[in-house]
Amino acid sequence: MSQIYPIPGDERARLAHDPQRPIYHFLPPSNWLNDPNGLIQWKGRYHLFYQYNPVAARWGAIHWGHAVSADLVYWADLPIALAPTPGAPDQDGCWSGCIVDDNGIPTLIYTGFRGETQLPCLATSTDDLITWEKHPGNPLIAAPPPGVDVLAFRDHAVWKEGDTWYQLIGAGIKDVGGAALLYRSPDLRAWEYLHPLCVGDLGTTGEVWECPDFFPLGDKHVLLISPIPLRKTLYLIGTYAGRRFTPETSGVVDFGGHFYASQTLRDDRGRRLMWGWLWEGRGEAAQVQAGWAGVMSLPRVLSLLPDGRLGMEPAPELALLRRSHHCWTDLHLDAAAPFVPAGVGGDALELIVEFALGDAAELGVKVRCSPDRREWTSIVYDRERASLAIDRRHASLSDDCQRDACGDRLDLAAGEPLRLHIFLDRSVIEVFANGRACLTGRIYPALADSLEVELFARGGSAEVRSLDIREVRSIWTS
Ligand code: DQQ
Repeated sequence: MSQIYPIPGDERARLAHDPQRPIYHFLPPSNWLNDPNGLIQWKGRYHLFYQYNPVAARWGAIHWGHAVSADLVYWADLPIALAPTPGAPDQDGCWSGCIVDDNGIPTLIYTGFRGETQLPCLATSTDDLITWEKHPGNPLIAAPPPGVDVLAFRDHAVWKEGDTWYQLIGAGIKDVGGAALLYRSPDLRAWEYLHPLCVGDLGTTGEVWECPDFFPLGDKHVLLISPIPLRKTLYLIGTYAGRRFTPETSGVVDFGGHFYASQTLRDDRGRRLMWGWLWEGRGEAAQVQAGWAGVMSLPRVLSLLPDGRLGMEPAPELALLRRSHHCWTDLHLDAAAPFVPAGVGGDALELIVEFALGDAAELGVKVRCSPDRREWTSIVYDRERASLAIDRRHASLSDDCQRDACGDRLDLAAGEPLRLHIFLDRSVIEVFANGRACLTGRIYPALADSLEVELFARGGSAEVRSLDIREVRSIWTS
């Protein structure tokens, strides 16, 4: 599938040769990206807006960048959608928000940032989301609710029930914890505060909930939150009744340490699709020198699993990216016998592997390995701890990047294989495990030949039932 609109300028071509810059994850032509915003399918096409600093590869002067896709895989850049207006409530930044369809009028609600103030603002489009006119009555709400001592008041999820619009605003209540404040409106412009839809507690869900998103999934509702200071996105699944949300289960959306501020859309096939911001794992000077920072995750299809947890799978459209295919079955692994596929490797790969655990204490996949093994990154399952991690301690010889191991619990039922679906895209590793866990990490190998793949088992043996490795094409060149 080819791009829908020509890409303006030559920024992408200029940066394309940077060996750390992903080739099939969306990112802007250059400079800074953070949260996904305003996700919507409009007239069949997927629109992805994002927090964008168009003049530097560091956070600041936040605009809304814009891209469009017919297939969730190939994206085309569109003009900047929102820019701060001097003297207006958004003069210091157009922060995160969402877009809804108001009877055929695309309507955008975002946080206007001015000085210390964060307040909801609105804009509409009459040309299919390309240009936006800000509402003269901005801000829509003059101040946080009286009597609620809020630490933050920003980021918006909006939906309609009958004739009434509802809005969640992310907040934190001083000495209490993160909260999602619920408002209602007949027209998206006049808002009445109701109460918190849900309040967390300081100890487990942090001080401030950024980027709340709220939607039905199966016969439950899901609240996504990105709490300060946890630096990860959480999901709460539960019951929505009487305008209150009661969480019943919860979990971490992605425990690789680099996924944050997620947002979702429901598409015309009824799928709930989620994206998140993959932040960098190297110092700001290196980001500025590179001329770009921040990557969008791949689209993930959400589902409600029978045990009440969140299911996550890569969107099947990503198969459009596949090039060459190499496959193996029934490989034996132990400490003396790792498997290194001869002549197959690279820095842009899709790997699907199914392991029978055998009696191995640890097993997994290494990627971006140098032939001398001075650099490697592993996705490793620890049997005794029942945990899955990205081990980046040897990912780079460079000192200027995070080199740690980051993971969490993944319980496998007796006899359940470990199924890893790994997307390697230069400095991004995005892992889907058993349809119910995700880990995303950023790595910056320094050696040009850190391209090998290795499957390993330690402390016993394991079997690889199947291994598929595919080279993956760039989304910007064909
Ligand atoms: N990023 C935006 C805020 C949001 C934060 C500002 C989360 O609206 O709370 O760029 O990364």
